[in-house]
Amino acid sequence: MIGLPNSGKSTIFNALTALSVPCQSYPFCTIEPNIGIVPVPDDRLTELARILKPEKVTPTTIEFVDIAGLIKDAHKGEGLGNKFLSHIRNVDAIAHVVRYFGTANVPHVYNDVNPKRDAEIVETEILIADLEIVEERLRKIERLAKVSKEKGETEHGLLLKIRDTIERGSFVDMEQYDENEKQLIHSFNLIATKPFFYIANVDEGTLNSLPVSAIEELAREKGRRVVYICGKLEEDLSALPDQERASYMELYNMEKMSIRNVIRVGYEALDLITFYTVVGREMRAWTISRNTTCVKAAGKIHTDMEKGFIKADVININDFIRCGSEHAAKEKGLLRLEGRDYIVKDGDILHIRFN
Ligand SMILES: Nc1nc2c(ncn2[C@@H]2O[C@H](COP(=O)(O)OP(=O)(O)O)[C@@H](O)[C@H]2O)c(=O)[nH]1
Ligand SMILES: [Mg+2]
Repeated sequence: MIGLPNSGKSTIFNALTALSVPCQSYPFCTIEPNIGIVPVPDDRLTELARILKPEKVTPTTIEFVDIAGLIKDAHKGEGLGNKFLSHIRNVDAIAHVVRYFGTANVPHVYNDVNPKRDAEIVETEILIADLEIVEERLRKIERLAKVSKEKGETEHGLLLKIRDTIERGSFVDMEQYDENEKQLIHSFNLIATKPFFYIANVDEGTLNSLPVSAIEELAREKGRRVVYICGKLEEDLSALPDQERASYMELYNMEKMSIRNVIRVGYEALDLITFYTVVGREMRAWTISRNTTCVKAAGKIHTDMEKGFIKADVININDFIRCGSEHAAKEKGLLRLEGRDYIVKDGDILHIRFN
């Protein structure tokens, strides 16, 4: 999570980590990023648990990092500068927290509330920092090219294309590149190639009077999603049980703005899918990238399963829930036997047979 100082990052982080699962403790120092591991809400898993009544249910998790504020000229070392930029390079996706709440109690670094301007300040810093990396790399390749012409030709072409994109003020649309190009681009370690979405942090009770157009326009232009939440309210309510929290949210007319949306959209931004296992009395959700083969998914569970992989029994969780039992799903022919190269689909329940 990135954003200007006082945009509410730590508040939202606290609300998220109130849902967190135990992990090794990280220093709560203002310069080092704070990290929290949060279970991904999963209605399908809950539903399956209702049917199977296992002893243990393990959801999949997502790790959030609260990165301290970026300000204008961070790339020149302003504020805490480059240190933060380097933290951002280590994440898989970026949630940009943009301030919508007023200045009654909390000053704004640039005095007034202006989501579009704020978003552009932060994103410009990222682009300038990336541009420096691209240019450094170009210089290096051009030096090498004097020795061997072919060397780095592909990379050179890609860098020029990316430089052009960044100079136009845009992030890089990775979808326009093929797999080999993507791999090479990932090695540049740029921020502007990461999945990106906005968290609009609004005042409690202002849902109906939001100046939504401010960020919607920017998000539409750049093809990004926006999640609206009230960080303060979420933090205040985070200690309450789910049911109670839900009724408060309703009271504030904010039931659609649950912090859970942040987790869900974050998970979706990462382009991950979930598969499930039911082993003995334990049910578990696992995360893999889209287009992962069955044998690789097995390896995610245990290396022995990958090495000794034979076949997998597969039922999609929606079919299972609809039929109400494995037996019923089987009778309808919804249980399939798949081989190692089968591409695992979101929601597959896998039973791996291995040697
Ligand atoms: N009214 C209101 N205040 C908020 C909201 N979110 C954060 N704040 C307050 O803004 C101040 C700065 O928040 P913080 O999370 O520390 O911002 P950060 O610098 O981005 O980490 C704190 O006093 C918060 O209580 C919100 O949604 N509404
Ligand atoms: Mg903070």
